[in-house]
Amino acid sequence: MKGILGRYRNQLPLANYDFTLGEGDTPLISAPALSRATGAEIFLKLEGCNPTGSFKDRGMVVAVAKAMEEKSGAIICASTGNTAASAAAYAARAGLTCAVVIPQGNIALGKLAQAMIFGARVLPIEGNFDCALKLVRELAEQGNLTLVNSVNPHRIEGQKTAAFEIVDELGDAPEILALPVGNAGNITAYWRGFSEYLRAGTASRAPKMFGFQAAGAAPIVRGAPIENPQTIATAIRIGNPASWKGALAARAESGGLIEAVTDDEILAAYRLLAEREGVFCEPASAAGVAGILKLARAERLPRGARIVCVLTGSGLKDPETAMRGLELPEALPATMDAVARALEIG
Ligand code: AN7
Repeated sequence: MKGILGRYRNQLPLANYDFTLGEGDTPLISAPALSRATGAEIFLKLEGCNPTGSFKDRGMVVAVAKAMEEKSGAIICASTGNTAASAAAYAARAGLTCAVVIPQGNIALGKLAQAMIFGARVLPIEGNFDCALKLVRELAEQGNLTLVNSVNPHRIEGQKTAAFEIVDELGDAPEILALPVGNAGNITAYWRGFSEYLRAGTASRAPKMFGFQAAGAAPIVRGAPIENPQTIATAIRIGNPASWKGALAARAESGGLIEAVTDDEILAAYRLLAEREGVFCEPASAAGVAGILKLARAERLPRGARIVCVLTGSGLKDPETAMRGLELPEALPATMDAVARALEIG
């Protein structure tokens, strides 16, 4: 296991390729229940299997390796949670100081626990992600701080390796790639990866990029920033994406689309993935699947199309949302009888 730096060294501009927490090489699995429900051939890319439980690790390993090369004193980011968790882990590994600025009260518990246990300076602010990003961008211009949000070009370089893996595994690009869109770094990165493989002749085609935003946080769909974005999918609660232009280019050049899905549609897809596919992702990650289900219902999906849905983060990040609406029964006496009766056996 060499990590993405070792595996894709020809496509990544670095001096040292030994730095890794074991990111990348994530499973691509078939999704039989979803394929039946949509009439398409659906695969799931399980990015929750990365070391800190999200796709952010692919970009962070490159950004932090570069920060070390450049003798940076510290790294800083704004985050809805996963970037913070990833930055904190790679900084710990590298022996760098890490500061993360987060929107108070809108971070899933698991992500907060990660950032804190890895020893980052965690600074909640009375403002949303967009405020936090503006703040850290200004701070990074002043001090000897490396900004590791996806406005750092090394983040996008690392994240494009997920597209390489999909083509390497399927033998060619799928017809459609579906994924959630928040700050829009990931859709930009996937499009770069697929485009590079097409140009190199490694793939014979590039997929249509299908991005999905939460309806209450859908600035790209609306065509204007959103002052006060709202969604249960806190990872993509973003009103003014930094890589807006990258998302528009990915959509236009691939002949794709960027649309909105409601919180109810996101939660329905989140539960379907768990109950029917045995895959537990975080709510934001289900937005891509929610979008594909919606397009299938509207008969806007080509029949039999090969589609990869990117599940960007692990469900364990956000146990509170998972437990919402679920009820754990009262404890029973520790007897066969009581348990059998509760299960209505015999
Ligand atoms: C699980 O951690 O922006 O469109 O600060 O955590 O590349 O932003 C997270 C974003 C999708 C959206 N799925 O990706 C952050 C942050 C999950 C995420 C996205 C995020 P981008």
